[in-house]
Amino acid sequence: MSLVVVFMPAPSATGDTWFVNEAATTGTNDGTPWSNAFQGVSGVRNALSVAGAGDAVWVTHGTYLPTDSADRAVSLNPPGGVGLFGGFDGTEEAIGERDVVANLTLLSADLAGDDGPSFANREDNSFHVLRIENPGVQVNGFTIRGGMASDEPGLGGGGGIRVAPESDPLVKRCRIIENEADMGGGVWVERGGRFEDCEFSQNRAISLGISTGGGVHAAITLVGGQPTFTNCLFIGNAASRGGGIAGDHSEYELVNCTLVANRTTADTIGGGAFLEGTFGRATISNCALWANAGTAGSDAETAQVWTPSDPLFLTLNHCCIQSYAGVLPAEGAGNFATDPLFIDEFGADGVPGSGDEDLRLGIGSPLIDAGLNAAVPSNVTLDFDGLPRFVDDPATEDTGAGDPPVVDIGAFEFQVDAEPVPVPVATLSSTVAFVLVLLSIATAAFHRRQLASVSGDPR
Ligand SMILES: [Ca+2]
Ligand SMILES: [Ca+2]
Ligand SMILES: [Ca+2]
Ligand SMILES: [Ca+2]
Repeated sequence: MSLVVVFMPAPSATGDTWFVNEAATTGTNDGTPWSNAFQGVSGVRNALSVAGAGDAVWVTHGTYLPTDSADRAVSLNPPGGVGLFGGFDGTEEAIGERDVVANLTLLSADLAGDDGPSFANREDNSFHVLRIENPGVQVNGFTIRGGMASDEPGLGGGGGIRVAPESDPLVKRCRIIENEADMGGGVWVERGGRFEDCEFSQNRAISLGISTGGGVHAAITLVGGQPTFTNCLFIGNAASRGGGIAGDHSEYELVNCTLVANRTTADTIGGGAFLEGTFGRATISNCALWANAGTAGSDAETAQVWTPSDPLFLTLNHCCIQSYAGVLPAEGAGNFATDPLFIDEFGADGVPGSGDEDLRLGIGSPLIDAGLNAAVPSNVTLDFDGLPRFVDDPATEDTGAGDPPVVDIGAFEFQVDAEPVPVPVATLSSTVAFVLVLLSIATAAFHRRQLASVSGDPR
C-alpha cells in the first residue's frame, strides 16, 4: 500500500499550540497541554482570546459557539497569523495524526440550540459564525453551520464566513453548510482568499429579489485580489441569482470544482456560477457544472454558468457543462457536455447536498484525464479526498492537456488503484496478514477513506 504523506509546517516554528476539548471536565481549562484544554462550547472562543500570531489552536470533535450570550452580532474572529485546526480526538501529538472525517468539529451559529430542518428557528442565530478580518488566518478541518445574516441590520453578507478585504485567509477542508444571508449564504469574500478542499452545500441567499451567491458571493473588488477555489464542492445551494457562486464587480477563480444541483429562485440563468458587473472576471478551469437550474428547472448551458455579453469577462477551460453548446460569451477551450457519470449525484434521499451524495467519478466518466494540467496551482498535489491529484487511467484516452498523468475534471481524481492489491500472506506476520486480508475484502470506497485516514490527513 502506498501512502500519501505530506507534512504541514506549523504556522511558525516558535508558535504555541493551544488545545480545545469540548468534552473535557477536568484540568485547569487554560489551554495547554491537552489535559488542561479549554472546555465546553466556549472553548474555541477562549483559545482565540489568548492565541497570537504564529500560534495554532487544535480543537477536538464537538460543537462550539461564538458566544455564551444570545448576542447575534458576536462572531469567532481569529487574531492575525493564527491557525485554527479541527478534527482532533484529544490525544494527538502531531497534526498529521488527526482525522477530520471521523472527528466532526462544528462551529455553530445555533446559540439557543433549537435549529430545525429547512432553516427553522434561525432568527436567534449568530449573524456570522466566523468573521475573518485579520491577515494570515488559517481555518482547517471544521463544519461551519447555521449562520443567519439575512436579518442583520443593513445588508447581511456571509452567514457562514464573512471575509474582510486584505485578510487573504486559507480556508481548507471545511464544510460550510446550511447558512443564510442576503448575499453569500455560505461565504462573503472581498478580494483575496484561498479555499481548498471545501464543501459548500445547502446554503442560501434568497431574502431579496437580487440576493446573489447561495454558496459564495464574491463582493465588489474593483481592483486587486481575487478569491480562488480549488478542489471544492458546491452542492444544493440556492440564491435569487447565482445559486452556487456569484461575482459582483469582482474576480474569482474556480479550479477543479464540482458544482451540482445549485439553483436560482428569481432567474432562469446562473444556477451554478454567475458573474456580473463592469469589473467582473471569472476563470473556471477543470470544473464540472451539472444539474444546476434556473427558475424554470432549466438545465440549459446558461443555467449552469452565466455572464453578460462581453467575452473578455469569462474564461472556461476544460469544463464539463451540462447542455454546453458554446453560446456563452467565453474564451477558452476543451469544454464539453457529456454526462459526467458521477457515482451518485443526489444520494439515496434524492436531495442534493444532504451529505449522502458521491460525486466521485464512475468508471468510464468523460471527466477522467480530461483536465488542463497547467490550470492546477503548483501547491496542489492532492484531490478533495487527500489522494493524488494527478493519476493516469490507462483505460481512458487522455483528452485533457499536459504531460501525463493528466488531471481529471472536478474535485475528485479517479484512483485507478483504489482496490487494494492482494499481498502474499506467507511473507507476512499473522497480525499484518490478517489486517491485509481485511483490507483486501474492503470496498473501494471504504479503502479510499482508510487511505486518507491512515495517511493522517495531514493536509
Ligand atoms: Ca436557532
Ligand atoms: Ca442527498
Ligand atoms: Ca487523471
Ligand atoms: Ca489515460
